[in-house]
Amino acid sequence: EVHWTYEGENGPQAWGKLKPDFNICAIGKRQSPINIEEGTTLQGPAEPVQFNYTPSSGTVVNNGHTIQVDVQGDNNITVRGSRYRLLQFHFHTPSEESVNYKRFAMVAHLVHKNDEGQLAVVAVLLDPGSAPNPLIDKVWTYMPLDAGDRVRMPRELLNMNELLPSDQRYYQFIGSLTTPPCTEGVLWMVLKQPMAISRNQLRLFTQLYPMNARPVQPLNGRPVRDAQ
Ligand code: BO1
Ligand code: ZN
Repeated sequence: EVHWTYEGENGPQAWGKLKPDFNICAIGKRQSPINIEEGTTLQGPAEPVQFNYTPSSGTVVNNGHTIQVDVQGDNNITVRGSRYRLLQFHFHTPSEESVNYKRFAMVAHLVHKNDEGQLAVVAVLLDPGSAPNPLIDKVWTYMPLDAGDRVRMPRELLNMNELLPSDQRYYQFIGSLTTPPCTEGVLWMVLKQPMAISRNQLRLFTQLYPMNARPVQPLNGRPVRDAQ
């Protein structure tokens, strides 16, 4: 079986040819990630996201592409009149989405799904400084070092609010999964305010995954909304 990667012959340029199911990676017109240019965004109307996150348990998975946490418990967001439940979150280094062509050191993608099966991903940009993030500390404690391994977190240690910045203004656009099969129609929300992580937290991840970001994709005329 062929396996997609971030570098080499099965890297992003080849994804669309690895399997018929991955064709959209090559021919899709609404692919992610994108660069967000601050001067060119659509202003308003306000479309606030309401976060309803409660302490939960989770399973930390090393899936060979990233560290992912499958979340148990009731965590949901409401946006555009629809409720989406949090299924999992995971990380990329450097950040896949860029703002004015600047990539951040890391990003967390919080993946939600509504009853119609549509996905909404909230991206939280992560910036290394001196202060560790408490949620990432708990996740890294249980991080499996070998691809394919998973570790169940004891108790309800996950408080997703610890990953959210106080300023919840964001950029909104329609895009895709950033990994094969690159399925389109994903509602993307990129929070503008980055969260701090420590340099050590960043290093613990990059030791496993030094580069797991897809290059930015053409906008093809898609509007990016400054969603307040
Ligand atoms: S990402 O946030 O664009 N990097 C991304 C990439 C792949 C997935 C999700 C987000 N994969 C999807 C699977 C679905 C699954 C969903 C939630 O993740 O294709 O089958 O339901 O785990
Ligand atoms: Zn992702």
